[in-house]
Amino acid sequence: MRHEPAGGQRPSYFSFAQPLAYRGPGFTPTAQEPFAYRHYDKSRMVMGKTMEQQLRFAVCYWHSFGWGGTDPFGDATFQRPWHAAGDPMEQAVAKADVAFELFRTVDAPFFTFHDRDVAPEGATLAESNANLRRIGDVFAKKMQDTGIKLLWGTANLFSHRRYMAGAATNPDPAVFTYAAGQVKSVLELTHQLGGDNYVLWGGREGYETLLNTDLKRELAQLGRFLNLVVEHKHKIGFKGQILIEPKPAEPTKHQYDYDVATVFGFLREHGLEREVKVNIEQNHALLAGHTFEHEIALAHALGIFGSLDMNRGDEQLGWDTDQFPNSLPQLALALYEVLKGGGMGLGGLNFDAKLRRQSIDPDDLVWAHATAMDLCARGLLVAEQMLQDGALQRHVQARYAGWDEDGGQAILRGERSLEELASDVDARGLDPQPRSAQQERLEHLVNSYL
Ligand code: XUL
Ligand code: CO
Repeated sequence: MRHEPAGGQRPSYFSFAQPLAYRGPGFTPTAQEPFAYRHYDKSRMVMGKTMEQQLRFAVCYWHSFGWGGTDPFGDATFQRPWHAAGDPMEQAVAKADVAFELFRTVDAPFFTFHDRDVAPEGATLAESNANLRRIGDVFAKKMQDTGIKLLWGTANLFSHRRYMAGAATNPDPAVFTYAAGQVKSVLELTHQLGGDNYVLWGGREGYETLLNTDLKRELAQLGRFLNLVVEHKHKIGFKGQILIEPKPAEPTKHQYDYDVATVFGFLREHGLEREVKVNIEQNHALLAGHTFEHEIALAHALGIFGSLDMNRGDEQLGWDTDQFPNSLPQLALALYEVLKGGGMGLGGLNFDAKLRRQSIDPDDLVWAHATAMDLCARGLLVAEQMLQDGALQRHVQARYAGWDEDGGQAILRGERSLEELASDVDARGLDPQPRSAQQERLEHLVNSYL
């Protein structure tokens, strides 16, 4: 049943009451209330913060409102009203109305966008930027009315054909310049809207073949571009985080921001390891041959953990399927690493996830986000239990205990040469005995928390 608001307002796009309520684990669906949160109790305290503060959920604009449901073999399936012919700015406003309705319905406190998701491209960069500013004003008003905040903004430097050979890494400096103009505009809007982060995903910052590519030059260009962004951030007083989103490939065959480790090396090379952090996406981690939790743990260890893009891949398909997360063990292990590392900070859980193209009912957008949010909340509670119980951490501490003793500490402080260590073997009659790492026992332990 659609809700018809009083006062001649636009009818709701979704059939759910807004916002969706928390009813606890015992909730039973009814025809009137087919969904309620069983686990996402946003004011519940988890490790010293509310669930809302720990999880910082965000809905992304591009998959949920921009994408029409196309695939390489088929046309758009969703046929959203704002995708129909009409004045592009009016359609952009209609899209914003529905977007904010979804944020409110699922009770997500944040959203994320690319410039081209929210406002149409004009004939010139100045016209495109003016369109963006007009939608920025619409956002500012809606954000004030609803309390919904911006987790991050970003510039689309990969869809238009001018970017087919990259943006910052393009062989033509005019394209670099154009991209700089686009990023300046979105960074400033992100700042004005009070965004907590600005993201750079290098979609086409890579190459198709080395036969036509000067890899060394392209890396230097990318480093220069990132330095310009950081300089401008400080110039305008933006206090949020600048984040790079690693991905190994797709759309290009090889992307320079391959994974967390590669990005860290790149940041060090350009003196930016204290200025830029990472936005880690689950499906990108898988494509790089890692787990999500590996990338999170590494980013925390290197001091560059920034934020998360939530989705999942497909075990049979080797590309970025961007499905909504639905595996409790995966979420629990990822959120365990987040909590262990000190929490989300200014980052959040952004659903960079898209519906399957047969999910054409408007309400499928609500189901997808709300069920994923509820599962993340459940994953957070499992992660909290894993930490509070402490059995896993005790095992790891015991495993490395030798390094906390004097001998181990002296090695780490650089007080032992290779010669001294070699003679130590004889002097102390060392004969180290292997100990079990107990993986199966620990895996059983994790399952007992689920
Ligand atoms: C693409 C991807 C992007 C970034 C933002 O795989 O994840 O949507 O999150 O540009
Ligand atoms: Co992403």
